[in-house]
Amino acid sequence: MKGHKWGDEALLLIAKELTKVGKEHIVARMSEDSFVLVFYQFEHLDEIKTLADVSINKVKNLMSKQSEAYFYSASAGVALYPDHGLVYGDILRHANLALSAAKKNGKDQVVFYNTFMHQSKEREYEITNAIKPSLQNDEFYVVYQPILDFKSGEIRKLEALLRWNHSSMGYIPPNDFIYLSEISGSILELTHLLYDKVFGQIKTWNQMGKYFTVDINISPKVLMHPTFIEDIERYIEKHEIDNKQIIIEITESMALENIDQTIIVLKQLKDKGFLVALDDFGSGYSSLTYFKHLPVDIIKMDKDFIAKIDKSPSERHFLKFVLDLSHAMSKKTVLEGVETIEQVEILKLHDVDYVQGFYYHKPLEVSQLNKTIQSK
Ligand code: G
Ligand code: MN
Repeated sequence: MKGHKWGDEALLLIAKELTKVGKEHIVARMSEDSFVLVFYQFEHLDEIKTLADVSINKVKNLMSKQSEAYFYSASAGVALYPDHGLVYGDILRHANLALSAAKKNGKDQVVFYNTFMHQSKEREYEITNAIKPSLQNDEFYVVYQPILDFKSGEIRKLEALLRWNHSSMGYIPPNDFIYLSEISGSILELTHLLYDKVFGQIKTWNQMGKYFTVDINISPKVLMHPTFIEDIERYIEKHEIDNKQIIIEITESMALENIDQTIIVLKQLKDKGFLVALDDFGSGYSSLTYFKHLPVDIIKMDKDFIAKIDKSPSERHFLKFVLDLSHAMSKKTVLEGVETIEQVEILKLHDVDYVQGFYYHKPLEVSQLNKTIQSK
């Protein structure tokens, strides 16, 4: 690490470089490592783009001269008067949104503000703020997707999936609200709501003589929470169900964040009789390290992988490899996202344990699911 003094000197040098970019402009430092440049006169947008490119290149060149061993990136967000705002505050806020977009896109670039950016940020705020009131108003509900025993076709397992129908915004997909609930912290309350609804439903099914094991998706924020196990057990006791009926699904990317701590929590879960599944395996940077070290009972192969299974022989080799390895290590497999008869035909050539996907059943509300299982 370089010290504070070095950092201060570097910032001074950057400021000096930035004053050389245009002829008549203002340079101000906004926060730690961000600067605002105000340009007054230009005829074409190209000129501004060039000035912004020159600025970030000057900063990068300067930093690499200061020290060869460090990696630097510089990004810029641009907002224009009067198109993107009439007052300084609006223009600055919009330039900042554009800057976040530049950083999100992979850094080292110039991004101009556009209203879509604004709308997507506004929607994020709207969704984040709506989660708590919707928890109060009971606007979240759970659907259950059957997981079938591949050979017998029986439905023994279900995946519980949280859904949200907001009173004024309408249906909001989980992909749009789960990550926001993780950022804002309400994921914990959402997960407790899920426990309450799912475990209560399992109890009802138990009383009907229908014994299911149910998968629930757990976010890393929740898994790493100090009272995670206590909390889940409290809901189990409330609804008088068996720990063995619950399968905790975690994803690889989350194990990747903190593998040692993840292993500790998973072992505690298993000691208490819960089952654990590794979700979305085969997507992203699947690693045999997780396969070997994570104490999981079930491997769920990702739907993007199944989507290619009837198109490429290498995917089929990979399928065989994962099935063989799983079985050799006494793990079961679930193939997710099965959508077509062609995929099913290929699966028949392999030693598949469980399947899940639109070909068999979409996620169902309880009443529909009850009809489905009654007719079996
Ligand atoms: O990441 P995870 O495996 O938990 O994702 C579950 C999601 O996948 C659910 O929202 C469910 O609606 C969706 N899903 C389930 N079966 C299929 C399928 O056959 N095809 C596609 N595209 N999505 C599916
Ligand atoms: Mn899942």
